[in-house]
Amino acid sequence: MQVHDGNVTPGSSGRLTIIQRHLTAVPLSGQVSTANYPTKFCYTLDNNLLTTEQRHFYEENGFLVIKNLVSSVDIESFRKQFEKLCKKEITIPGLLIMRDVAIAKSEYVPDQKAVTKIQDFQEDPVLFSYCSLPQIVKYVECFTGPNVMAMHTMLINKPPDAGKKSSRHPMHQDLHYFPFRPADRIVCAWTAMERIDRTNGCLVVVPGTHKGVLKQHDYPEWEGGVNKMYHGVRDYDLSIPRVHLVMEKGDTVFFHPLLIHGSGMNRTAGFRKAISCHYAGADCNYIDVKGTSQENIEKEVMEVAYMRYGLSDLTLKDVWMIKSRIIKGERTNL
Ligand SMILES: O=C(O)CCC(=O)C(=O)O
Repeated sequence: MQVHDGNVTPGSSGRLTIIQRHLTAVPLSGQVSTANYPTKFCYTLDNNLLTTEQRHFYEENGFLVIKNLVSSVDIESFRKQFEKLCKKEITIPGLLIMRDVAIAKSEYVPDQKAVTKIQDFQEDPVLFSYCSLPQIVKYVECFTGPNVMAMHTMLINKPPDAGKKSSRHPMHQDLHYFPFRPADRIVCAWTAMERIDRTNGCLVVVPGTHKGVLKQHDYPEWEGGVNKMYHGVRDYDLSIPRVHLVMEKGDTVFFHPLLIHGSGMNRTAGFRKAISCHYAGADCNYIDVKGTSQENIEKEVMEVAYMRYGLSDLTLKDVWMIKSRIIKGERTNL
């Protein structure tokens, strides 16, 4: 056991045991003992949805898996729409299609083969319907509060690895990409569109790292190259215990933007798919990232924005204001 600020919390090995139990029990986290947890909540808001155990679990670990939250019917419609977009049967304004560094160089075919992810689908009514699914939004409100903004959307399509390990996603904190705060009012919902385990590259998380600070991120020095904007935590310590999140189709994990996470290589022949949205409370504020560790990502984002919109006087805040959408409540600051 460790004692922090007068509160007793389980030590790291005890916590890993609790997490494993959380991941195998149904309902997830229902079996977690609350006996030794702190009583002050920082990362979750008072609400009538999360059980006390679920709140404690998120407070301690920075993530929470909810089983079977999105239906197969919805997932199939996202899959079909994704395929149409890859084949260019439809085009959507603002959509960003990102290609795998190893596959894109060797072959270009207009299908999902080289696509690692599509981003910014706020103008696509089919894919964007994910962000306003009531069963997702009701959990989101437990972290953001009642004024809910959809800030960043992605459908991740991890291709079979081309032999260069470029299908991996380096360990990172999503807050590195976001010029708004406070971090505790931001949450990601990430839904598995099929069973995702270690063979096809599941999410890997470092429990408890949401309690830390935003770290310096850079491109990792990987031999086989690394995909554009896949920054990783500099000097990532491989000895810290990690948890692999094995999830079934429709399972959804909600996680804090400071949680260190990434995903492994896809060793199968299939394209591993997940859909996600980062939400923030509309009462959050934009920050200026000049002079901070986020300057490097700001530079890349602004280069892409210039190519897309052709406007040289856009700011990072403008880019985020253009692509974000109100989901529920009132659009106040963001
Ligand atoms: O789905 C994955 O492989 C990880 C995605 C991720 O962490 C991200 O895009 O920030």
